[in-house]
Amino acid sequence: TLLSFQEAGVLKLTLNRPEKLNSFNEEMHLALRGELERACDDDAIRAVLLTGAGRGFCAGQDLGDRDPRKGGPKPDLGATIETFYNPLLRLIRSLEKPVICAVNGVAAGAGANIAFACDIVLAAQSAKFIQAFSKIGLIPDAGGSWSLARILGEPRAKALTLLAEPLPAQTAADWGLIWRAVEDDALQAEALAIASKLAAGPTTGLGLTKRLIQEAATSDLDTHLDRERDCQREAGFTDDYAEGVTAFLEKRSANFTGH
Ligand code: LHQ
Repeated sequence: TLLSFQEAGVLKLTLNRPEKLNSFNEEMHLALRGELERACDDDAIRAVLLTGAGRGFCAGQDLGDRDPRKGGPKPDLGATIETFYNPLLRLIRSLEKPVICAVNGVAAGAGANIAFACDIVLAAQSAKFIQAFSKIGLIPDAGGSWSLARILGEPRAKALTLLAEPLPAQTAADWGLIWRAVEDDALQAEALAIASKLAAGPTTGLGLTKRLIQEAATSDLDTHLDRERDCQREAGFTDDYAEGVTAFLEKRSANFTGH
């Protein structure tokens, strides 16, 4: 359900249930979480690249998992969120390494919102984002009601989630939901180039930058200036800072180790 490939500091994770548009079952959830936890702990992993196999990126939860026609008690979806989606979202956001997402095709429901939680999102021109939840009576989860409201503001966030109309990749880029929409054929190479560049970067400084940008939304300027001070202190103690300045003075490119 998940392909994992590690090279030159990049952990590439490919959601791999293409016949179901890479919708999540329990096995895929556990595999993805396991690999992201490994990315947290392993110093050799300095960037993560998430993408999908086949023609879709991810169609959210596998709706075949529970067939209401079979009867039985109503499912507790809160438990599914608590057990699977919320830990996944928290992992992506708290991982102090860049997470790049290459949206290779349709991203629906939680699949769209998992993409929006990543740090740099590229999408194929032919990809679409669909807040499919309202079509089946659900609310936008996987952080969607939070990220869409923050990034887009209420008018666009409400229209997208209430209407569940597909949003083309280019519009998502024009609205600032993702970094870039790129030619379909160029997607994987461009995403890998970004991931590789970041994996060769000053990992501690990049991780602290990610944290600061995320915390900005919920902090006031005074608090945030203190946080910048603390993070810059930490960045200043890294070998990569010394190397960066040395490389600048020697007019060469820096050779960062991530320490
Ligand atoms: C699927 C799925 C899918 C199973 C395509 N499941 N098979 C959290 C907590 C707990 C419970 C509920 O949910 C959540 C969070 C959520 O994510 S809720 C939202 C769940 N996702 C959706 O509602 C999206 C459902 N899928 C679609 O609307 C369409 O498949 C889209 C618009 C994504 C793509 O449409 P098409 O390009 O026309 O492809 P398709 O519909 O023909 O799908 C291809 C195959 O994939 C098909 O199987 P089949 O055997 O007929 O070839 C679909 O049944 C299967 N598939 N999504 N989520």
